[in-house]
Amino acid sequence: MPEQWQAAVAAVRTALEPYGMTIVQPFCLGWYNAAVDIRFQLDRPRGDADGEATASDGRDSSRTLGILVGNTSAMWTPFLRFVRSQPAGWLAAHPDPLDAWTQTVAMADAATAVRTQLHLPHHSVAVRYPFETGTRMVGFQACAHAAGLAFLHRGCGLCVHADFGPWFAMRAVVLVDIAGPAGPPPVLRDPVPPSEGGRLAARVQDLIARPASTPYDWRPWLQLRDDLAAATGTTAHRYPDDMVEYHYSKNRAVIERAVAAME
Ligand code: B12
Repeated sequence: MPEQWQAAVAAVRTALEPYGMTIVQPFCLGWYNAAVDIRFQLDRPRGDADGEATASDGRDSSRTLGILVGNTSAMWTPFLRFVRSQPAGWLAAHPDPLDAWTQTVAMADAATAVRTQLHLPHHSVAVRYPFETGTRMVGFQACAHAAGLAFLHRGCGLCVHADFGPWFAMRAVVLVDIAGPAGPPPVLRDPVPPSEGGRLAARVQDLIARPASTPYDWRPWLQLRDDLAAATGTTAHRYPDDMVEYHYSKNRAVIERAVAAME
């Protein structure tokens, strides 16, 4: 008989599989909270007067379940299919179409799946996103590291996954008001060979020190990620070219072009 937290993880995994959000990593909030400044710490969800999930009531939340959701290149085609299925003007109406799809479609499904399959009240499940700021900001890289998903390579400023290398991103954290996995936080090994890691970190410092160009030139940052993938033997997981270009440029014309080129 799976534990309750395992059932929650399974519900999220099944709900998100059609969206190509195939990275689903459970953790206890305490593991993450121990790694970040108090401003970014997470609490168990609870309901406010409207039944909306809000910050905690102050009860200890260190064992509360968090589920970190991420994507690999597998997300791009389901996303493009969604955009193609939308009425004309949808793309133009959404400044960040990927975030909109993630929030209102994929994660809405995932949260509903957890609530219904575990018979939890609405306010027991809340979702946080990498694009949120202020009091809702979550340090997703610290989260990925603390959850045991991917090593945070501080020199490169990227988390590196054992299988996917740097070719993955975070989409959300689901907070569920039940107990998470027992035991201590996982310990990760740095997958980047030390000599390569040092060289790449020096390049990051060099890029940061360069005067900003107009328009912003993201290609040196992409080269860095490619080289980090080469150093970890994970180049096979590179995003498709359109996906790379959209992520770095946030240019919606790239999505339009990719949708038009679909079979
Ligand atoms: C702001 C931001 C940027 C800024 C960075 C400016 C700056 N230096 O502040 C800009 C616009 C330049 C940028 C660029 C990119 N970004 Co960015 N960015 C973010 C964002 C929104 C916030 C980052 C932040 O301010 N973190 C600060 C603190 C609060 O969080 P933190 O990073 O976890 O920091 C904590 C940890 O570092 C911890 N810590 C420090 N050391 C250690 C060590 C250990 C062992 C542990 C456990 C913790 C720890 O302490 C910190 C404070 O609590 C995050 C999303 C998010 N909400 O996390 C994405 C994010 C970091 N970006 C991401 C990506 C992919 C990129 C790009 C590659 C472009 C892109 N969007 O595809 C580029 C290039 C970066 C590169 N190095 O090559 C991904 C990283 C994925 C990964 N594999 O690591 C994130 C997580 C977004 C996502 N949806 O997945 N980004």
